[in-house]
Amino acid sequence: MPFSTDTRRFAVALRQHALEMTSAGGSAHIGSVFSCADLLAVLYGGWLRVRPEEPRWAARDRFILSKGHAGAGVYAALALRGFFPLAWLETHGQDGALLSGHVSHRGIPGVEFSTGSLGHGLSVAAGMALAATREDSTREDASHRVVALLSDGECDAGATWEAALFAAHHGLDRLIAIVDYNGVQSLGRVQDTMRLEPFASKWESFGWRVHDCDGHDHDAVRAALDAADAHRGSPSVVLARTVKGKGVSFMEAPSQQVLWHYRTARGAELEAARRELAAAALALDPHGRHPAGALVP
Ligand SMILES: Cc1ncc(C[n+]2csc(CCOP(=O)(O)OP(=O)(O)O)c2C)c(N)n1
Repeated sequence: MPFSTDTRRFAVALRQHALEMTSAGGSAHIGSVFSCADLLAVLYGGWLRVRPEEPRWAARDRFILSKGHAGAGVYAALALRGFFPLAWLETHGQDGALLSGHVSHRGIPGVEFSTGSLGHGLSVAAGMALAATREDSTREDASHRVVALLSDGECDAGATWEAALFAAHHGLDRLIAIVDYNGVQSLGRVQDTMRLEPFASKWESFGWRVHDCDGHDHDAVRAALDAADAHRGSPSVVLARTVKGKGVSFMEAPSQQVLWHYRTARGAELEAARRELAAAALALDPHGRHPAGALVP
């Protein structure tokens, strides 16, 4: 039976773990993780075809976190999905730990590729998608999808557009890029740093099919991914409209989004964030049958 879970509970649990991980490790990027938490919850809550008990299963979908600084979110998603024990998350950002702030595949089941230097993930994903087209079509692993999650900031990088040209040239319709389009970078807004609009037209002119959605509406994200998956003949991009810091009110507030790129929640801020996420978890599960981390397949 395919794995399925309530992805909204998955997303809240992911945010709760990521908050604890970044706070304990004194690391940054909690706003970046919260921005894509719903996307990761839809992907790892059921959309991706993966086998936690067999991480290198040949037919698995490949996922590349191109915005590697949101690694805490992917680690939490993988642990919640059962790739490794939740207890590993407590080592995040500690001296000598395998779970580093930028996502690493070294020793971590389920991570395909280490990232952190922005602008490279789409090239790697395109290469994987091209390789998939060259596999013997009768083989079980010939049908897998390749999904790359990019930030809007890394669409400033020239290599992203070289990969976009390459993928369209080769008609890589197993490739799906998702852009976490929150409009904010590390030190300022996208529109002030390097304007992307008209963003959809740019992708279309590069030969991509564009799917636009609210990146916090799980049904909309799932529908966009399904449409991208069904499309043949060219790669697809999902422009997921998101809010940096989504899920904790004082991180979401427009004036503070930039602040929570680098800030670590501590003291009263940490307590307030915990309270908000606990309330969100309770609202989804009023009888407390499913504490964070106890996701039922
Ligand atoms: C090549 C490269 N240059 C600079 C950085 C430093 N850096 C980390 S995150 C970031 C930008 C964050 O904004 P965005 O890429 O839009 O990500 P998000 O808002 O989703 O966190 C930058 C410049 C980097 N990781 N890689």
